[in-house]
Amino acid sequence: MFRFLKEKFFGGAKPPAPVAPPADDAPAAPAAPPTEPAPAAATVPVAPPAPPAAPAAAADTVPVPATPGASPEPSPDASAATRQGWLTRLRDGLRKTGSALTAVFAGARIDDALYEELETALLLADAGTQATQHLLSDLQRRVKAAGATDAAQVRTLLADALTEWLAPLQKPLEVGAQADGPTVWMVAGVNGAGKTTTIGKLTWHLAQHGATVLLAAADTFRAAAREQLGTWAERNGVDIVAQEGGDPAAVAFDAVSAGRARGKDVVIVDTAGRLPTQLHLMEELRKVKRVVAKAQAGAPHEVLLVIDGNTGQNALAQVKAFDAALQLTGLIVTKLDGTAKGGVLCAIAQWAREQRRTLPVYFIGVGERLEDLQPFDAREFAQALLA
Ligand SMILES: Nc1nc2c(ncn2[C@@H]2O[C@H](COP(=O)(O)OP(=O)(O)OP(=O)(O)O)[C@@H](O)[C@H]2O)c(=O)[nH]1
Ligand SMILES: [Mg+2]
Repeated sequence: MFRFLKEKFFGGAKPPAPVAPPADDAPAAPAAPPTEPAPAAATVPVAPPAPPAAPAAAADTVPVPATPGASPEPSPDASAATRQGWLTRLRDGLRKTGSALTAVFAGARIDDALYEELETALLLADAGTQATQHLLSDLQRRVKAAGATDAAQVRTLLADALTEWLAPLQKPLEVGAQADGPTVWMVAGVNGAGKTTTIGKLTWHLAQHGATVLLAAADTFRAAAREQLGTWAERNGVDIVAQEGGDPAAVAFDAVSAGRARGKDVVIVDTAGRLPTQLHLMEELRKVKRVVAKAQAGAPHEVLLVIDGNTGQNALAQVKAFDAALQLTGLIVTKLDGTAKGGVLCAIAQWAREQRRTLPVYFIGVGERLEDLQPFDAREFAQALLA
């Protein structure tokens, strides 16, 4: 199910551990010392098994494996049931966006009024004017080609058009493609977008598949942020590198170095929320990225922007601004539950087309539970939206 892991990492031979894993408190051995100051951060290894208590921040219904790394692949039945559960949650989560679209088809005839209502519904869902125009003309072409005569058929054809439009955003997030050292992900976004909880959920997915993870608490702005990530680390039985106050870039450097030294598969760097207009804070993010590259050549392998689906078209402004500063490699869209603006994915697809580039939406979130964050699949999304 977790295609982002299976293909590269679990499908073939695991790359060799880069450095012999020392004891948890052994100093890291970076390949090249940073030229920017990087004071030592305190490492907080958390030994498995995971504690029984879950953090209050995100109640879940899925047990954390007692020994991360040793959890078996789910049986086909269990995994089909899990998948079905996800599709139901996706449909429920997208209801606010989808209901305005599906309402258009209730008993309607295929006429100009239908297309006009669809146009309004897509615009209200924040799909953006260009994507809306494209989708409507593509739909009209499909309706003609299929000789569709009732609204239910049009709805199915709209799902096809949406799937094709969103398909370029679908791409598995890979782990273990590096010959040397861990896969490093850096996570950024505006305040409250869902960065830290998303990291917690990704860590859970990774641990479920036996990958070893180290978290970097590079949100040094608030003590609570460090504690929040610490709770996720504890819950998943993974190590965390944190520091009281201080320089986020230093924490990130130490974390990547520790990840290399301990032979971890993945290092995920959490950062403090910030607005793109806070130029000094954007510069701080750029520094984190630069310093990570000094700890490990080629890192970070992914620079992920977490966006809150509720922000609609404003999310697109965030994508542009963070991309200009950090050269994003992918997106994670959270909180698609409880928003009527889930059409923003269509606007993001339009922007990526204009830029002639790929900017995948690796994951989408439709709730606060662990399993509410799943890889983005264009067809699933389109069908759930119009279900
Ligand atoms: N409903 C819903 N809530 C979510 C989702 N993802 C995250 N949240 C909630 O959003 C809130 C903020 O999440 P955080 O992970 O703390 O956000 P953050 O981006 O790290 O915030 P800062 O570090 O303060 O910038 C939490 O209450 C999460 O549980 C989602 O997909 N759906
Ligand atoms: Mg946070």
